[in-house]
Amino acid sequence: MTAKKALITGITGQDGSYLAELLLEKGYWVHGIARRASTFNTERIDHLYEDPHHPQARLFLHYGDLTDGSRLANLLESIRPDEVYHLAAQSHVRVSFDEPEFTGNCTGLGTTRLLEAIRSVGLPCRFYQASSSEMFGSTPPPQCEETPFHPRSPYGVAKVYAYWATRNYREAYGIYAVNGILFNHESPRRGPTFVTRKVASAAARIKAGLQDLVYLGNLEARRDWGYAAEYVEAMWRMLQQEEADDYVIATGTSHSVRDFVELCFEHVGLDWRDHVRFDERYVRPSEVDHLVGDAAKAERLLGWKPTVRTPELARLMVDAELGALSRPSVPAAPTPGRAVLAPVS
Ligand code: NAP
Ligand code: G4F
Repeated sequence: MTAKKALITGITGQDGSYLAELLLEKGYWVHGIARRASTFNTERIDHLYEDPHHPQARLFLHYGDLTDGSRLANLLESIRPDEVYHLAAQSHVRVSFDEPEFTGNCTGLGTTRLLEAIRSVGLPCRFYQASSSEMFGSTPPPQCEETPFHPRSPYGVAKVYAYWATRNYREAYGIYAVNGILFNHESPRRGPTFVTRKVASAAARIKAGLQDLVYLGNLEARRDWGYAAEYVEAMWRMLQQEEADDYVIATGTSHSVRDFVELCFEHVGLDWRDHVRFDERYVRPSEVDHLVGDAAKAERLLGWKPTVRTPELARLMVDAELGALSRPSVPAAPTPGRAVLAPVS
């Protein structure tokens, strides 16, 4: 049987990197869309590098941006993937209050651009939309597929738009398009300004004597934090079903930001109260207070179940930070011979 071809938007992000690993392990040809930047942004996938001239190469990068619809259509036409995993987004909730228009354009309209490209090219591919528990916003937990949305940020609003665009293309045009409604998932590859990575990194650096304090916002918010490496398996399973449908992916447990801070500092033998200070710049104009997902449908129909819970996640993230601090630092500019992925363009 010929190997399947997947296209991943957001391949340079946390989830994109884990998904690319998973699909390569499964024997897929993997194509990824990356933004052109003046610095390299492929750090999370450099270890997957294969020289594209090599006959065995199965990972290919292409320049593209979610705000450029004609480029997306041209890429779909030339790659002709069997499966499209749409993970790219302006994904930071606090930033979305500062850049609401860009967030709407990228995180919301970006999905429509891709779906419309699939429709107009006439590709019989399957489509995964990275929907979010942020869509539930202020609706009380537990949240499942039937829970009404009440988003609390421009990011949440954009994701609700993209969720309905995905359902609409499924109903209107019969496209196999699914929403994975994923609750917070973290890892050592998490962006450094999300609270889990920020706290894990601070705990390790404070332990190593490299800093003394970390400034945070609201410690009372509660989140259902799972492990990203496990969540990408659920994305893949959603595209292997007979019928397209929407699924919540979560651990079913919740902890406060304060709990997470305590778990990280305890792990390095420190009292967090000595090192955490409040800074209101990290407080959001409207907050999501409490998220806990009910992933019973995913367990029943996809056979997916998480194994890593928040306390273990906190420990593994702090250990990764400590490990990184004890290794010699990677030079900022690539040295000759270091594999750095270059998009084909
Ligand atoms: P992430 O680490 O922030 O990665 C986002 C990716 O999108 C990066 O590859 C980024 O490229 C790319 N991107 C941003 N703007 C773009 C644009 N205009 N054009 C093309 N690419 C662009 O996010 P993540 O945590 O992996 O999350 C993946 C997806 O799941 C996102 O859609 C997020 O909103 C959603 N989600 C995440 C969670 C979670 O807890 N992680 C939960 C629910 C839903 P650069 O590397 O160049 O910045
Ligand atoms: O880590 P966060 O920025 O993640 P948030 O807002 O829950 O969003 C993440 O999860 C969503 C899924 O529900 C994704 F869709 C989204 O793309 C993203 O991946 O903040 C978590 C909580 C918030 O309540 C925030 O107010 O931590 C609180 N917090 C307190 N101090 C902080 C800080 N958040 C950040 N980023 N930085 C702080 O200093």
